[in-house]
Amino acid sequence: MKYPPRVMSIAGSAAGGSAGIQADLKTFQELDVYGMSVVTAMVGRHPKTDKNVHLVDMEAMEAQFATAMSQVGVESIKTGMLFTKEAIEKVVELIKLSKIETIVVDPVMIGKMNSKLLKDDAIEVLKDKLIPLAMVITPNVPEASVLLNDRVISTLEDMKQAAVDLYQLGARNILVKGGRLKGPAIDVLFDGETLTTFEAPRIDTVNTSGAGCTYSAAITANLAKGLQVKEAVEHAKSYVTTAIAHSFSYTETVGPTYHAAERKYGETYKIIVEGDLK
Ligand code: PXL
Repeated sequence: MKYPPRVMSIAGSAAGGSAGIQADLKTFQELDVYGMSVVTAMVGRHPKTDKNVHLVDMEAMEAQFATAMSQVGVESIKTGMLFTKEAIEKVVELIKLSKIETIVVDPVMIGKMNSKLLKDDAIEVLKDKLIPLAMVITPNVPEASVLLNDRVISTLEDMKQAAVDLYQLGARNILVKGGRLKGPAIDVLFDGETLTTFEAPRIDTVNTSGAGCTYSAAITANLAKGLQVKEAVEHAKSYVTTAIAHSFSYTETVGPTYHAAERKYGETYKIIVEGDLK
C-alpha cells in the first residue's frame, strides 16, 4: 500500500503525555505508521482527591473502535491499560469480531508513579481471554511475576523460565523485559521453540515514564510494517533505548522518554541478539 500501515492503541490516556495513549501515538508517528486510539480510561490526579483513574464506558469504547475500523481500517493493535475486567471483555469481543491477528498485549498493571492500572479482579480475565489472542505479550518482571502467581523472578535464568511458562497462556510470543533488574537491560523472547535474548546497555536515568508503553507501541508499529517478531523487537528496543538515553524531566517528577530522539540525533543502539534452543 502506498500509505503508512494503520495501527491502533487501546489504552489509557496519561494526562502528563509520557505514557499510555500519548506515548503510543508519539511512537507511531516517529515510526511512520498511522496511529489511532481507543481510550479506555483517563489517568490524571485530581488536585483535591486522590482519585486518579476516570473510566470510559463500554459504549464509548465500542464507538471509538467502530470509528477507526470503518473510517480507516487497522493492521495491528496494541493494548495497554484496560483497568477493569469489563473493559478487557469488551476488547476481547471487539478484537474477535475484527479478525485482526497482529495483536500486542502489554499487560500493564502499575505505572512508574505507582498508579494502579489494572484491578486485581481483572488479572484472571486478562490471562484467560485476552492473552490467548496475542501475537506478542510484553510483561516486565513484576508483571510476569503476577501472571505466574507471584513467582520470584530475579535472574536472567528466572526470566527465561518465566517466558517459557507464560507461553502456556496461549500467546504466540512472550517478551519478558528485564529493565528493572540490575546490569544491562536484557529482555527474553520465547516463541514456543527458541529463546532469544536482546541486550542493550543500561541507561542511568530515573526518567523512564512510559518506556514500556513506548517499547510495545514500537513493536506493534514494526509488525504492522511487516517485520517478523524478532526483528520487530530488536528495532523497537533500539528505538526505546535511544528515547531513554535522551529522556528528561520538566519538573521534579519522573520524566518522559524522548520519542523524537532517534530521528533528531540519528542515533540507534546496537542490540545484542542471541538465540539458543530451549
Ligand atoms: O507506564 C504505564 C502506563 C500506561 N498507561 C497509562 C499510564 C501509565 C503510567 O502512568 O498512566 C494510562
